[in-house]
Amino acid sequence: MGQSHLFADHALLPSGWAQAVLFTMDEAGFLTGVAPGAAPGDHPRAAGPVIPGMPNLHSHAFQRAMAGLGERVGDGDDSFWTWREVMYGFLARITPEDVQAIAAALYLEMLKSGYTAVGEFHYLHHGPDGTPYDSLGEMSHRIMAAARETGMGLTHLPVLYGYGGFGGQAANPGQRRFLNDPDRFLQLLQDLHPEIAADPQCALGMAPHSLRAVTEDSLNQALTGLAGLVPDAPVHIHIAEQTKEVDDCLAWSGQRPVDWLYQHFEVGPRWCLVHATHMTDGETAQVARSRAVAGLCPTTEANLGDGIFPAPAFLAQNGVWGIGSDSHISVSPIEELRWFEYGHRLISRRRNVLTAELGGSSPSVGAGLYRMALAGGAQALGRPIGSLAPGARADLVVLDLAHRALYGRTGDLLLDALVFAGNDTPVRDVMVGGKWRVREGRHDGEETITRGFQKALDHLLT
Ligand code: NGQ
Ligand code: ZN
Repeated sequence: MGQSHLFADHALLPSGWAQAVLFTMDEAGFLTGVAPGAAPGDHPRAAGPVIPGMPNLHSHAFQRAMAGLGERVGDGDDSFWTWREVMYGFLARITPEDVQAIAAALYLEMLKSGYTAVGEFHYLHHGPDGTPYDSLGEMSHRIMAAARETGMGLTHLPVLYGYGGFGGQAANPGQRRFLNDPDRFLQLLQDLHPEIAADPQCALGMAPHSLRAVTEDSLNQALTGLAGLVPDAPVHIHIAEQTKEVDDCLAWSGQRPVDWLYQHFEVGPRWCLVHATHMTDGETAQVARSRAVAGLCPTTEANLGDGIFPAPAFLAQNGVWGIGSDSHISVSPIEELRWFEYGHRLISRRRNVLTAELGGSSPSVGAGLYRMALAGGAQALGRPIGSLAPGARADLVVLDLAHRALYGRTGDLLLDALVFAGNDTPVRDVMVGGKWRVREGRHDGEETITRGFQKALDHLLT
C-alpha cells in the first residue's frame, strides 16, 4: 500500500558498491528499505548501475539565460567586476514569468545531467526599480514553481542583501532589486515557511549575500529570526572569491573575510562558505575544523577568473565540500568535479591529487570526488539526500552502461570513467523523491519548458 520498489544489479550504497539491491520507497518519496543480495522478483529493474543523484549546492537560476553573453572583450581590463556589470544589465528587465521559465529550463537540464537537488541562492526579489511585488515572495514562488514543475529537490535560500560594500556602504542602482532590511527579509522567510515546511521536496535556509552586502547587526538580526523559524536551517554566504574582496575587507576591518566571519559569528556545520577561494593556511584549517561546507563552483570560478581553492590542504584536513553550478556557464556535475581535480593537476604538474581516505590500496579519484561531493552537498542543502539509505530521499541516477565511456566498467572504475570521460552525460534515468523525472534521457516537460525558456529569451534579448 503506497510502497514501490526498484531493483538494481549494481548500486552505490553508503558502504560501497553492492549487488542485487532492492530499494523500497514510500509514497512521500523516502527510501524505507535498501536490501543488497535480494531477489529481483517482478520488481521494476533499473536499466543500469544506480548512484545517488548529486546535490547542486549553489545556483543563481536566472544567470543560465545569460551564459555566454559575458565572453566579449570589453574596453580594457575585463574582470569579475566587469562581468558583474553585464549581469546586472541582464537582470534589469527580468520579470517573474521569465524567472520561472528560465529556472524550469535550468532545473530540467540539471536533472538530465544528474543533479537531483539544488540550493537556490536567490537575490532577485523585487521589481526593476526596487519596489517589492504585491506579494513579497513573488519571485521565490516562481523558483518554487519551477522546482515543482520539473521535480527538482529545492533548498530555497532567500538572500539578505542590504549594502553595496564592507561596513554598510550604500548599494548601487544595479542592486535595487536585491535589497531588504532585516525586518522585511524575515517577513519574506515567514511568508515562505509554511509551504516549504509542508513539502519533503523542499527546505528553507537563508543566504547573507556576502560580507559586502550585510553588516554584523543585520546578519545577527536575520540569524536570530531564522533560528526562531527553522532551527538549524542552512546558511550560505559568498566569501573571499576575489582578491579585491579580500583587500577591501582588510582595508575596512584589518581582517581577511574568512577570518572576520569566524571572529564574529559561530560558523559550524550548517554553514556553507561559497567559493572561499582566497584563504591563508590558518583560515583553511579553521574552515576544515568547523565542519562548514566549502561550496565550490569550479567552472564558474574558472570562467570568472576567481583563483583556485586550496583543496589539497583542505582535503588533507578532512574539510567538507560540495559542488555548485553557480552562474551555469556549465550545467554538469561531472565537469565541476573534473575541473576541481584538473586545476590542481595543472598547477602541481602531478596526477591524482584530490583523493579521499576511501580505504583500499589505490583509491579512485573520480569515485572519491563523487562521494565527497555527495556528502558535502547533502549537508549544505540540509535535506536527507546524497546517500541511498533508509530514511533518505529516493534521489538516484541510473547510468547508461552502453555509453562508450562506461562500457565494461564496474564499481569505482565506473565513477572514474563518469568523472573523467563522461563528456556527453552518460545519465540514462533520474528519479527524485521516488518519481522518475528523466527516462532514457528525456523529461516529460521538455517541449513545454523549452518553449517557455525560448519565449523568455525572445523578450530578454530584444
Ligand atoms: C552573484 N556571483 O551574486 O551572482 C555573484 C556575483 C557579487 C558569483 N560570485 C556578484 N559567482 O558577488 O557581488
Ligand atoms: Zn554565487
